[in-house]
Amino acid sequence: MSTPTPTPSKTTIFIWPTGLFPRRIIYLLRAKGICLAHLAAQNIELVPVQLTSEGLVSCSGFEERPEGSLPVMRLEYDGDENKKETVYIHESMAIMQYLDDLFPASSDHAELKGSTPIQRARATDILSVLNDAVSWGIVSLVHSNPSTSSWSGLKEEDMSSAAAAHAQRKVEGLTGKMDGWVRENMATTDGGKHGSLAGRGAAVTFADVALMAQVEYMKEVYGMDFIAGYGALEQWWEEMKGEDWVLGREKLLKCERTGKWEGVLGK
Ligand SMILES: N[C@@H](CCC(=O)N[C@@H](CS)C(=O)NCC(=O)O)C(=O)O
Repeated sequence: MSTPTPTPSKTTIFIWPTGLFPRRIIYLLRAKGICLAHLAAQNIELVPVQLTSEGLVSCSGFEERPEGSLPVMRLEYDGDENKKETVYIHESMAIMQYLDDLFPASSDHAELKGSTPIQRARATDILSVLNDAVSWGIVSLVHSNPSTSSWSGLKEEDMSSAAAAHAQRKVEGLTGKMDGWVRENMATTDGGKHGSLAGRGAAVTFADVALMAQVEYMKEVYGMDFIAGYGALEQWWEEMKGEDWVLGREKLLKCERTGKWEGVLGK
């Protein structure tokens, strides 16, 4: 389907604030300095979703969420003769990309792709491996933790300790790879500080946002430290965890309970 006008008349993003992938969007918005007024100016509405015994459902008072995974973004375009056209963007990375473009550095918002070709390449290097590690991590988790069968679709009797161990080895290989690359990036950074996973002079990037979401989510929900024993990543986390864009579970949960975004993004 072609999009009839360059600017959507309305955009809606469905977000489960404490979830793993949706949290990427919240960290991104905060890291870019996007508050509710900026979103309102572009006619972007955020619909909070919560996890209940019925699964992931929109908070009360908000429209029902579309089927599929979260986050998801819906763009509504006014077409000819008042015909509306609707486009869905389904993946967290694609939504991050869209928001990064929509709120560019030229409008005083941080640029999360990285601001030079090498920063962008390094951020994408890390992000690609991280996405693999996250996927294998989920395989390991659903084959080792029976509490995940409520959402994994895997029955407890079908869980396999061999599959869990194999997936865990993959996670360790990929995380070790990331750790090595970040150590190299760090070696080229003044004073040995990472700043960002993308290395020399880079500010926060998509890679930082996605790794922080993974580390915080795994800690909060499963009590697991995703980067334990990986020195360069641990140092990165120590340096980054206190930054304003990293929001703790309490405020994310409050948003799910009240349906209000002020405490997460500011007015
Ligand atoms: N690759 C997707 C993964 C999204 C995903 O798995 N989201 C979870 C919540 S954190 C979800 O919606 N699970 C329920 C489902 O897939 O129906 C992305 O990056 O957006």
